[in-house]
Amino acid sequence: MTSKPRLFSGMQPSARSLHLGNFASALTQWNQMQSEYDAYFCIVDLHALTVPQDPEQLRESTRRTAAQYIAAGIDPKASTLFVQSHVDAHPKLAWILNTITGFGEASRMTQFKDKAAKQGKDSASVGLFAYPMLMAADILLYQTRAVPVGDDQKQHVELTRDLAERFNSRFGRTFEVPEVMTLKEGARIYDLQDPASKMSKSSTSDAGVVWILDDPAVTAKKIRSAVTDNDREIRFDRAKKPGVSNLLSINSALSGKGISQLEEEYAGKGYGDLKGELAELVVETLTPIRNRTLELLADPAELDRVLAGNADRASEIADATVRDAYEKVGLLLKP
Ligand code: ATP
Ligand code: LTN
Repeated sequence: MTSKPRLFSGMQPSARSLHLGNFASALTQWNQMQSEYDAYFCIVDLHALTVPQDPEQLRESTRRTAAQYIAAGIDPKASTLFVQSHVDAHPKLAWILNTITGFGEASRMTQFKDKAAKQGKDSASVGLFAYPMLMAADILLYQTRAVPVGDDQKQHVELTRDLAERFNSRFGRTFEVPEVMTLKEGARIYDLQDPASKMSKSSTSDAGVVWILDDPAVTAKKIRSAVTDNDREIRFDRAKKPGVSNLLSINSALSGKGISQLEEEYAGKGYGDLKGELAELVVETLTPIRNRTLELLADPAELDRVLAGNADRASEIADATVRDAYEKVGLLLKP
């Protein structure tokens, strides 16, 4: 078997398409990590249920998310790409972790506070409260060493480390204590219409979000209509020129060129050039991924077969960890 260090990450199937931010930061970096790590990439559908979902749309979004991972370069033979609800061990270990998490500790999670505030405190579900312990289970089931996530998820990985250490010291060594691996900040992409907010699957307005599965003509139009500012200088300044800076970041993420090189190339040129060339670059990058995704989705039975095979592989490791944890806490094991 492999002796590469293990890596785990995931995304919620919370929209019908992934967006340019997911692609430019998470998917691109996951791709690069596949060869150095024994990587597990999960579509965390149980997490998606922590906020209201339309059942048919959730099922469809789960397949679409899987297809986009593969189309963007995640190789389901080299990495284990699977759907969380296909592996029963996840909610099982999450329950055990719930029993060793303090109510106060879980109440301090900022994502819970933000999402609960958005929904109104009384309509937020107990599932939303338990979200971080399910995420900890995801990670700990696989004896994961590295967890690549954006800044907003760091606190959850810290909690995961605390729970692993607590369990290990109470019941004996059971879990590897994972490390956060912060995704490169440079790759953060903002909304094209509201460059103060990050581009997000749950954005309420569509015009500022570049969806991987958008029609190329729609994508080009969104980029050409991106908000900029009234002066005409193309330079990176997040505070004073968020719109232009965002366009430079997107260009840099996709072309691999540094920001200062781009500033030099665009010296003396106008916003029209910046947007027109970026529209071409984005369309050129996303079109093959979109086409491949649509091809994969045209054969859902084959996609489901690949996902099932990967889930079986994941279950072998995850089931062994749950059995160990069950035994350590004193549950009577079924022979
Ligand atoms: P939601 O709105 O449902 O929270 P999201 O668009 O914020 O979704 P997540 O599912 O939370 O996306 O994140 C998936 C991955 O994509 C994470 O690793 C996250 O860091 C990355 N990501 C999300 N949005 C951006 C962005 N705007 N720029 C760069 N990376 C992003
Ligand atoms: N909460 C994460 C998704 C997620 C995850 C995980 C990431 C669920 N389980 C385990 C890393 C490891 C998010 O919203 N991006």
